[in-house]
Amino acid sequence: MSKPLIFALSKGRILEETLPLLADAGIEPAEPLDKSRKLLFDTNLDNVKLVVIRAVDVPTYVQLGAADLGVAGRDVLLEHGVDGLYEPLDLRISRCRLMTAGIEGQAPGRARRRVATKFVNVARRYYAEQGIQAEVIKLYGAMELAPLMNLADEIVDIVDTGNTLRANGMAPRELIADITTRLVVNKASMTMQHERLMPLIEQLRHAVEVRNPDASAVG
Ligand code: PRT
Ligand code: MG
Repeated sequence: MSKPLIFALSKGRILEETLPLLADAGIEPAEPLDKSRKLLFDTNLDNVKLVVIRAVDVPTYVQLGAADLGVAGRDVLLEHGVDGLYEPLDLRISRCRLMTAGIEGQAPGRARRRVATKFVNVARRYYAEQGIQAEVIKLYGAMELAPLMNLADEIVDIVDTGNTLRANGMAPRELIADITTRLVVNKASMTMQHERLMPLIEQLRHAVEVRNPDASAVG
């Protein structure tokens, strides 16, 4: 039997929206993912396995070929880079925005802005493009706290409803990128495993189109 196709899924909030979409595309885990401590799962399809990993690790797995394909937020892809990856499909789930934000009613001051974020590459690129001098500080969570604690003038973070910002006396400022979740495929796998991958990609594309009837096909 040939080597199984490995499909890497982002755990957390993306997973909740991914599983119903995979089911619509005819791909189902052989057992419930949340009832076990396992990380590698068989599916209803012969020779297709799922791995459930941290969202930030998905691009690494797929890029290095440990997984053949994966599901990752565009924010994570922008931060990680997409060398060695194809992005054939926008799954149109987990929609949000990558934005700058600061204390409500306060204009960004300082010639050299201090910016706290976990998206350091995205932030450096964004401020450079804007011609704004920025000192980017890496944080791993609770970015909303940084301006309140005088750690930073501004943050770069994911915004959906804006409730998290509002609850902390902050407001969104500039849009950096609209974010949805993407299907990514290892470039070598796309060549070597083309006949096995294409039906999966097409089933997913169809499932996305059925769910988003008025949106034009992307990717
Ligand atoms: O959180 P943890 O460190 O465990 O893991 P993670 O952040 O890697 O995963 P998880 O489950 O939080 O999922 C992150 C992915 O979901 C991101 O890469 C995005 O592509 C997508 N996504 C969609 C979101 C949101 N919506 C979202 N609202 N990721 C995070 N948020 C957070 C945001 O960071 C902020 O704290 O929700 C808060 C803002 O939401 P509102 O509605 O209050 O504006
Ligand atoms: Mg999170």
